[in-house]
Amino acid sequence: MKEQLARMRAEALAALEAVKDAAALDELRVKYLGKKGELTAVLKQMGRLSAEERPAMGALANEVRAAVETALETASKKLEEAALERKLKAETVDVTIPGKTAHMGHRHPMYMALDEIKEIFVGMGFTVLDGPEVELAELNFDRLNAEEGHPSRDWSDTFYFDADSRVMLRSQTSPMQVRAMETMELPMRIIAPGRVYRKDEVDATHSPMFHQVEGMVIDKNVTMADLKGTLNKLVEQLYGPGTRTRFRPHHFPFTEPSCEMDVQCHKCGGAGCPTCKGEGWIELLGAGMIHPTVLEMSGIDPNVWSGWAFGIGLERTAMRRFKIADLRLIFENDVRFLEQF
Ligand code: 2NL
Repeated sequence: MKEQLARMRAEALAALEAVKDAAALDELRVKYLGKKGELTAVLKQMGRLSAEERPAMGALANEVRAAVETALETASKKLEEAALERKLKAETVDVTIPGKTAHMGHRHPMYMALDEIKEIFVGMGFTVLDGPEVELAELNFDRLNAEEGHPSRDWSDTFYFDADSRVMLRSQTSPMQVRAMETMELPMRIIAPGRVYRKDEVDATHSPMFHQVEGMVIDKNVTMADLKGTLNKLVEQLYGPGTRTRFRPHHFPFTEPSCEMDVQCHKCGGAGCPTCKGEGWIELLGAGMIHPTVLEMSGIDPNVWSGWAFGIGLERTAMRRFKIADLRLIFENDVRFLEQF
């Protein structure tokens, strides 16, 4: 029996030393230490021993069990370590493998035009405002002196959400300027860029959604000379120093007096060509001195404060800048078109 135990111990330790995987390890555990295992079989024969022999044999059996258990433990640890090693090796990243080229996009030409205008005004101390596209007709029209019955309020021109024409898609970004007049401290210099909506049929020069930048200055003693000086600076930075402009009288309900500003055609220098349709001048924006009634409605005393405002369409600016012939190209986002800028 003593030899039996010694052989078993030697066999078990050798087998555990050489074990290759977790399944084999489990098999060995069952084979030696299991209920129907070899050690149990030996212990069952203890009954045949004399009372003197029994304690020594019992001690030896326990020693063998402990040795096999320790060996099992060691083998199990070794297997785990080997598995971790394999996993780490499989997961290493080869940083020397050439990477896949990432295709970088770029800003949309219309946003390039917007960013350029934004930067020019920010450089002159203007704050950029953002606001909702769903607006109250009260802010979009009433507060801008476009009263009930004004043609721009017509259902054929404006997208309304309700039968009483109270909620609408803004047709200009002026409602943000109205909010600014009501909430910001004076004096103020702000621009308000964003999407605006009008019920226009789509063609080469019209879209029911387009982008606009509006801006305004309110301070003491602001005059038309400030308007002209600032907008001339804008044009010089957009089209180069010395670019000539002209101001023509116009009408807007929210400004008085109102004007439109043209730039001398950059293509022909004013002689007349297809770009300017023979005019020598290209219309750029609308502007004017903020109507005293508009100031008053937003709680600003027109006897103390005065201001000027302007509005410029971004798509048309981008079309001129990048020589884009059809407005629809700007919205279709065909990559073959966008890649050209
Ligand atoms: C254009 C010209 C313009 C304004 C917009 C404005 C805003 C307030 C008060 C007074 Cl809150 N004016 N905006 C002024 C003049 C012209 O836009 O051609 N728009 C399509």
